[in-house]
Amino acid sequence: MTTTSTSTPATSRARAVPAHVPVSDADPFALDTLADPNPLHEALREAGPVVHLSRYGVYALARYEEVHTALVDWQSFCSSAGVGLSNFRHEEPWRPPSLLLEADPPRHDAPRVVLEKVLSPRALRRLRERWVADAHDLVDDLLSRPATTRGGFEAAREIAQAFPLRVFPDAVGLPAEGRENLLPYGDHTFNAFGPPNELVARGTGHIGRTSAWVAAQCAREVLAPEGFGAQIWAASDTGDISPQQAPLIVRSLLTAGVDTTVHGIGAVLYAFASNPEQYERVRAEPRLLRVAFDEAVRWESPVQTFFRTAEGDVRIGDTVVPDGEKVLMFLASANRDPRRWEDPDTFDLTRDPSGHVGFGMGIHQCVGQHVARLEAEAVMTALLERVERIELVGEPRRHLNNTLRAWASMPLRFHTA
Ligand code: OVM
Repeated sequence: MTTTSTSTPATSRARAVPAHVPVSDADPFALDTLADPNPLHEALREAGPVVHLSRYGVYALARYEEVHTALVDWQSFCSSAGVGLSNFRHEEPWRPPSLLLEADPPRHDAPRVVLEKVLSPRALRRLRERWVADAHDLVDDLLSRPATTRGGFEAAREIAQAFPLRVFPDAVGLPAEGRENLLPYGDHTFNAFGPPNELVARGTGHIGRTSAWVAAQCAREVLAPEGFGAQIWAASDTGDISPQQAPLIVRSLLTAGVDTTVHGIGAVLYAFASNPEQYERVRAEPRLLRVAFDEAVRWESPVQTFFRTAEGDVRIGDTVVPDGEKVLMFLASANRDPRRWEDPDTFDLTRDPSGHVGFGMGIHQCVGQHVARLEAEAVMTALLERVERIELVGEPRRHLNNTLRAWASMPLRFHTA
């Protein structure tokens, strides 16, 4: 990366960048950077509170304070022009915008209130027992295979993917057929927040098919009674939302609720596999389990970045970001900013990770976070009971995505208690 203190108008929609703003020609979406993003994050944090990324003609925030401030200030950093690189003021979105993620108040609020209620800790209580039993089943099943305790098994697939796919589609009320479309659809959607690089190109073969399947699952008659989907539709009977809004809100659940939890569970598995003393600690003190998932989300940041768009000329410190400019927020970098966190690169269950921005912050903060926590807690509860030690038996391999930090392969061996 090169940073200079002079601005160069090397942007696609060239506009003067304030002279004192450091400029970087680094590409956060280059494959080698996605494979190992933390060095770039550090360089951007050190370059200044606001940096201009000349390749994409966007501003970037990589420090905790600025990221946090921008996330909370939804009036100045709007979402309705898209939270990816593409600017809906100038470009047609690739799919109808999300009523939650890609909306600002007041349009954002009714969908948000409905989904908040459907996914509230109180509403999820009825699922806990079943999900813990399902996690025990899955772990027992794994442990009954010799490979799990002797050779090694593919934890990215057999746990991180398998568990959410076992419980979440049922909780939504999806039919059994076609569920294999969920991960590819989500993966492409998260890629599409970035530039049209080869990761996005890889999705073009399936996205017509997978997004048509997802759209079809949002219809009322497809969704099982009592699931999250049916509960969203029920809110259209009381007038809290319109019948036109309901399917798009179900779509949000299906888009945002699968890959994210898969990679969140992958993060906590990797955290324990690579920090065995932390696993020992949580085994000795199971109440630490509650903090383990959030610390893993801070440490790995399954959702690495989101964009906002400046609504009016927006001041950040002594920089004015001009109206309509895209601002890339590095959630992952904020979550490892040494200005905010002591020993930020360490996965440490004795710290208080609250305040991390891995779920975002403010009015758009992850509405599904209680679902994600419940899934992760169910998995960890089952593991703690039967697994004494988690051993990494091979080099794990990243799954690259323009937005997500993920594992393609994580070979583990479980040592039973
Ligand atoms: C949505 C959506 C899609 C992807 C991510 C997300 C992290 C939301 O369609 O609402 O939130």
